[in-house]
Amino acid sequence: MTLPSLPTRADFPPDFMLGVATSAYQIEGHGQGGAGSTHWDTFAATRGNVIRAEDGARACDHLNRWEEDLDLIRDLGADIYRFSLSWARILPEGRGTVNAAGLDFYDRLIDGMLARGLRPAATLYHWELPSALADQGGWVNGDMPHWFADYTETVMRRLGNRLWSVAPINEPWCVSWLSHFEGHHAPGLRDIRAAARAMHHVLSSHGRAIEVMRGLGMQNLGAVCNFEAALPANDTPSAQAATARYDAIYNQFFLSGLFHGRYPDLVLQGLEAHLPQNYHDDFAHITAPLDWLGLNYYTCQRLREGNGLWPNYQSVEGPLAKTQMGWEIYPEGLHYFLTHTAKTYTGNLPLYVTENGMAHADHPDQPDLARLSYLDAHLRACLRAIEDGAPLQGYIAWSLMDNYEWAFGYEKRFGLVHVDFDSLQRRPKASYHALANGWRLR
Ligand code: IFM
Repeated sequence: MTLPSLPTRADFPPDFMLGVATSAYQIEGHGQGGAGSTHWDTFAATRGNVIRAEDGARACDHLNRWEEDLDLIRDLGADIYRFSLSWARILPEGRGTVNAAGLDFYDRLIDGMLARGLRPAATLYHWELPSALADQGGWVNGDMPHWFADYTETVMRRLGNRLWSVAPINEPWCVSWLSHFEGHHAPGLRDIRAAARAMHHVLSSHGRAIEVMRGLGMQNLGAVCNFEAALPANDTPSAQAATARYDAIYNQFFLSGLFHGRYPDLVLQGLEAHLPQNYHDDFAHITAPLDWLGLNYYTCQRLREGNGLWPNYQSVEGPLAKTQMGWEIYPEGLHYFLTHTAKTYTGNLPLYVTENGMAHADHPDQPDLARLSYLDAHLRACLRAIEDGAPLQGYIAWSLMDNYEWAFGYEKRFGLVHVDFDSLQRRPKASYHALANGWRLR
């Protein structure tokens, strides 16, 4: 069958880079190799948090199948592999004794990438907090930035010289707001004070990690934030005000902290009373200069006024076609964030799309045409953003392969490669082949 053609490497500027992403807990098989317990394990083991109480104990068994997986990435024609390191695999108690098998695994993995001509783009934290630290309050505890800095140093003394890029923390909004205010992710809190502290400590931890890595002489350090286009559900002033509050919490809080050294007034209205005392002092390291910013983008949200309690918004269903997650497909949002972020926060700093993709109820014998059309529309949004002056230097698709989609377990398939979760067989989908057709051209 002839596949619809996507924008190819030749459509982008000459040194534009393409890649795929995964994360440790979602693919490795956390039950193996001496990794310590994490707050995701206990969150998943608690009734009602995760579909069928599934966890990452086996996942895609990448721990044992990593060579096959790296071959798939090489054969796709990717330049970059964005992966994450599991804190609990390296330091099972979060601090103290290193699990040598864990560090050895990442050592081999990175060498495997380099041997295949792939640039290793590491993330230090993609959501699996060691339980021993969660027991002490995790991200709510003001000691987190020090624990995170120590973890960073342990990892980077061994691996730092072979990494192409590093981002400390994937998606600060998910780590803090989604997990401590909305309770949808581990640790499942719904507490405004915990959320405020987690939001600030995530940024403070980011800054401390950057300091450690600069101290080791490392370069190409960045941050990865997620964004959702905030659209008013109707044209009433109250819907517009609700949309502005949503946008400030989701899309502006973290960028404003990182690049402007302050938090937006619309967020401080609700959170200032709950932030740590003297939180301003931490902006000195939170604003440590970066070499790039990564944007993760999937969808939009329609907002109207909520029940009166801050932040006083609620989401309503929108009219556009939706993915398997129920997320509306809105590529205009990606163009908006790429151009707006450069204008408002980052200037000429290189930008990367560090995640973009869709979940679809794929059948391994049928082409995933919906994903092809999603990728096509979002790659074209990137091209338009470049034409409009955004300093976009790369696009990384989420995800290499079907994996553990957190509270949704194994049901939602984001992969370019199909994974049979019984046999663990990998089968590239039509989207993989279509991308490869345009990415292998060099
Ligand atoms: O699977 C997640 C990933 O871990 C972080 N960004 C969004 C993806 C899709 O929900």
